[in-house]
Amino acid sequence: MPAVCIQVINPNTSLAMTETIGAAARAVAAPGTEIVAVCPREGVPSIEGHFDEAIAAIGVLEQVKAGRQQGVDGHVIACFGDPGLLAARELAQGPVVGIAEAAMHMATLVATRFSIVTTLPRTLIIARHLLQQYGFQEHCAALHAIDLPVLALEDGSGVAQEKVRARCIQALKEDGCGAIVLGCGGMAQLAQELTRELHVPVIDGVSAAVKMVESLVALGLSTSKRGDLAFPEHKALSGKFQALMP
Ligand code: 2AL
Repeated sequence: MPAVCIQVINPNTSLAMTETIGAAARAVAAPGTEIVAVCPREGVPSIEGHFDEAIAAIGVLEQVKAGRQQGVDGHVIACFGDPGLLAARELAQGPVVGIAEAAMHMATLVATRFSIVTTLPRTLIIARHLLQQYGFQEHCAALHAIDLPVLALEDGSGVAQEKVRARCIQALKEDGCGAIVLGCGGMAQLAQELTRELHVPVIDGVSAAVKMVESLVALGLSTSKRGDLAFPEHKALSGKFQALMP
């Protein structure tokens, strides 16, 4: 048995992206940490708006329930909108960390202001809402979109990766920021290389979230079951939702 087992949930159904995310998580995991990278069986192939997020959140809850039954120590929600985060915390016993919150928190530890580089312009509002919700508005210098869909990061051409790089360079020139937060799970493998090249912290939420869950587990801290994050109230749900009940 590994010392710690972290379930990394890609909330979209793209197997290629689940691989990318799993590899990024394993690259930073401590020697005793096992990473189980999963995605929902049903849902959306990529998450680029509120509609996609609503569907993805159900898949996240199904995976959290399954992970808990398998005895994982903690969970990462590996989509930059952190879909279903608080609901997942209600269902989980161990800690649950979203990649947007992880990346934003990490960024504030190494820079006073960060910029975000994400995929389609329509996803910018999701990141803006999260900045507000997490209280990081004052820390964010600007948000940028490469104007390519999420799955362009998996098409093997390298075009999307080059656009991310160009946007990071532009952000550093124009925004007065000290760090960059990468705004998509599919950008995970770019962070270390861009950090070296651009000489500023470029933060990927997948690796940040894995290290945060490892820290919480090592400190013996899990999701509070007092108050609003207590397990959901027992009631009869209809259809497939009954299976979500703890
Ligand atoms: C994301 C992400 O991280 N995964 C996904 O499917 N959509 N977020 C984004 N802003 O593009």
